[in-house]
Amino acid sequence: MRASAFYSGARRAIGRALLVACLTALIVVGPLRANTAMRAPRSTAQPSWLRPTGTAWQARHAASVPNGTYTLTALARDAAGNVTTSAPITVTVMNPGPVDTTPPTVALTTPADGAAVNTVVTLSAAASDNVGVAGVQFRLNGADLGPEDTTSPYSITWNTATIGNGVHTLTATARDAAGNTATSTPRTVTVSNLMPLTQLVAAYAFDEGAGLSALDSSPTQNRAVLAGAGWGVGRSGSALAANGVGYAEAADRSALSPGLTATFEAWVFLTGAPTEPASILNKWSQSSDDEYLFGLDTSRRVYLAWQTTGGAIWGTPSFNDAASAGQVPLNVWTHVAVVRNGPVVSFYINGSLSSSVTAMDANPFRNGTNSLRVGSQSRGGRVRAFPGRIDDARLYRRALAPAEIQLDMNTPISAPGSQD
Ligand SMILES: [Ca+2]
Ligand SMILES: [Ca+2]
Ligand SMILES: [Ca+2]
Repeated sequence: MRASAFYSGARRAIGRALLVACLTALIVVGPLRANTAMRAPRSTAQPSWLRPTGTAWQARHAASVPNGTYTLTALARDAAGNVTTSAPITVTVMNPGPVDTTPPTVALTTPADGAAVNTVVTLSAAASDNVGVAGVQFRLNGADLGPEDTTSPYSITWNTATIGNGVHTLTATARDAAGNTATSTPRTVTVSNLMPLTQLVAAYAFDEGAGLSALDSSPTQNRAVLAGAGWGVGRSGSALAANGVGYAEAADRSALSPGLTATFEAWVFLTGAPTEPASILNKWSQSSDDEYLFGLDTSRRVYLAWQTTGGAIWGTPSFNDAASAGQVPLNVWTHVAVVRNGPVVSFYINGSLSSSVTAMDANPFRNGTNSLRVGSQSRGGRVRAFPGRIDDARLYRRALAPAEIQLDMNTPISAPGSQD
C-alpha cells in the first residue's frame, strides 16, 4: 500500500487525529493523539508494536523486525470512548543487512593427494563459512565435474573412466550466499583404469607340457613348434625349457611387427648368466631383416634390440639396443616387460618400472620376414639361447599401462582352442 493511501485511510479512521506518515525504507508515523494507537497485525506477533496509549510507530520498530511484509492498522478513540479501527495497510520492511565479505574455507578430503584411482571414486570436501556455505563445485583439470553440491556433506562420485589414464588435477570451490568463493588447494591423482587387453598378437602359455606344439592364445593363433627345447615346471602350469639349447618357432605374421607402440612380456626362470643376449622373443637374423630381440643381456638386465623403418645401420637410433637399470636374479621366477611408446622404451621387472630411456626414433618397427622364435635366435651365426625356462610370453601392438602389466603378471594365459 502506498503512503498516500495509508495516509487517507488512517485519516478516515481517526477523524481529526493528527497523522504524519512518512515512508522511506522504514515507516514513521506520528505523532498521534494520546488516545490513538497503531498496532501491528496479531499474526506477526510483535507485542512491542502495540501502543495502547502510544504516540508513534517509530522507525526503530521497523528496524527491530525481520525483513518482510507486515499489515498496519490505526485505532482512534474519542472522549466518549468510541473506537474506530482503520483499514489495514501493508508495508514491506527492507532493511539492508550487514554485507558478508568473508569467503568460505574449503579443502578436499578425498581422494588423497597423489592417489592412484580407477573405476568410480568419491570426491569429498570440507567447507565452512562465517554465514553459511551455499554450495561446493568440484572441478577436474579446471572444468566443472558434475553439478554443484548445495548440501553438506559435500561430495560427488566420479567415474574415472571418463578421462584418459594419467595424472589429473582436482579442486573444490565453495560459495556463500553473498557470492564469495574460495578454491581448495589442488590435489593430483593418477588415473589408471585397466583397458581391455586388446591388440594382443602373441600369447604362449606353454601349458602343453608334452609334444612339439605350443599354441598361441592370442587372436593371431600362430602355433609354435619346439626345436631342441623341452618342457619344464612353469610359473603357471608348464613352461618352455629352452635351457640354452632350443626354442619354439612360429611363422612370421604382419601382426608381429608392432608399429609405434609395443609391449613385450614374459615370466622367466634364469638358471645361469647369459654369455650373450639371451632371447625371449626374437625376430633377429644379424642382417637388414632384423626386427627385434627381447631378452636379457649378459648383465642379466632386461634388454631390447630393435630396428625401425628409419634406417638399417647398427648404432643409429633406428637400429639400436637398450637395457634396464635393474637385474633379473638367478633361479627365481621373475616377470619382465619392455614397453615401447614412440621414442620411449621402458623396462619393468616384476611389474615395477626399472628404468626408462628415450632411445627410439619415431618410426615403426621394421616388418621383416624372420619367423618368431621364443627362447633362442639360432640364425645369422648367433644362437643367443635362453639359459632357463620361459612362461606366459606375450606381445602387444600397444603400450600397456603399469597396472595392465601387473594384471598380466597375475593372470596366466588361458589355454587356447585347437589350432592347425
Ligand atoms: Ca561468507
Ligand atoms: Ca605356463
Ligand atoms: Ca613380417
